[in-house]
Amino acid sequence: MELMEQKKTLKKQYHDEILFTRYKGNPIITSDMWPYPINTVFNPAAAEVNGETVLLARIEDKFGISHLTVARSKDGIGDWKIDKSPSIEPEPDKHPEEELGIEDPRITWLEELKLWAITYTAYSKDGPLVSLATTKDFKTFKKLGPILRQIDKDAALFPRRINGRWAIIHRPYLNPAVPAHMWMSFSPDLKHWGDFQIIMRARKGNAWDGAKLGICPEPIETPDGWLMLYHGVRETCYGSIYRIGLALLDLDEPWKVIRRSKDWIMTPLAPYELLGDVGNVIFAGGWIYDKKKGIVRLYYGGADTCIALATAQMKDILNYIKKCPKG
Ligand code: BMA
Repeated sequence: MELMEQKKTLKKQYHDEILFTRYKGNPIITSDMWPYPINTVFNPAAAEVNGETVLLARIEDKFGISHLTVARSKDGIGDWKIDKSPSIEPEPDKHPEEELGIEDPRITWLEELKLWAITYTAYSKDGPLVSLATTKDFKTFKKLGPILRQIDKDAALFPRRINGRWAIIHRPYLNPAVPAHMWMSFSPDLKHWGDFQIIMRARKGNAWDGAKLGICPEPIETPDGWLMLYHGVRETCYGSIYRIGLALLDLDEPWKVIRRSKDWIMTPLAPYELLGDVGNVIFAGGWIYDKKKGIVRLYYGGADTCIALATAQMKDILNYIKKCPKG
């Protein structure tokens, strides 16, 4: 059945569904679908490639090391064709920074270079770094190594240069005693990065995004500004809660946050978000904007254990964020 038809008949189940509606067949991908033995499949990045939805999923093996594997689907919902073996593996001999695994990719199409850029966490012995790989087809990949220094993760590139330079949003985590904010940096060549600056701060105290922030998928360019989905973390005596919020960045000066949602727009409520290896986690690394239908499909990890799908109308998202407080 078409996604829209399903949406029409779907009764709202969860009180957080002001914008995104969970697909009723969630989770769409689970570890038992995998062609080789794994522990969990979660936190995918997403891209639309030759009319197919490509997810680059994070797989955690039964030891605890992660790699990335491609799953393809015609409708972005089911009938996933999964690569028979890992698509991008840690290569500690060539890339010592990948010794403890590679995690949480984001994908950005770079029209100027006609390449997909994949930013991912290289988990080194001394903490996480942001690494970059490129691909034309999600069959072969070129690793370019770490682009930012330890300790940093949750990075996504903008799809085009801003004032002549590439731009990236990332999340250094320099001091665990201090909340982790979102930063932006710039590069002439995707290799040398500088002009680091904080663009959005974690809020204080018990706020849903009071402990850590991280960009979800790559920013989407809209006439109103760059649309950014981000996760906010609240630390509790019971562990962390990973929720999702929205922000709008200035089109020409994206380090300026024009609007920021005061409240979260998605919180773990479904069983597959509450229960798993790490409960209370929604971690979104991929979205696809279907311009013809005006729909955004959001792919996210549930409880570090499975992959789920939620959809929203782009016009509703923009109407919502434009009414949010100034950033
Ligand atoms: C973060 C990352 C994510 C994970 C989340 C919740 O630090 O490691 O991959 O989903 O924690 O465990």
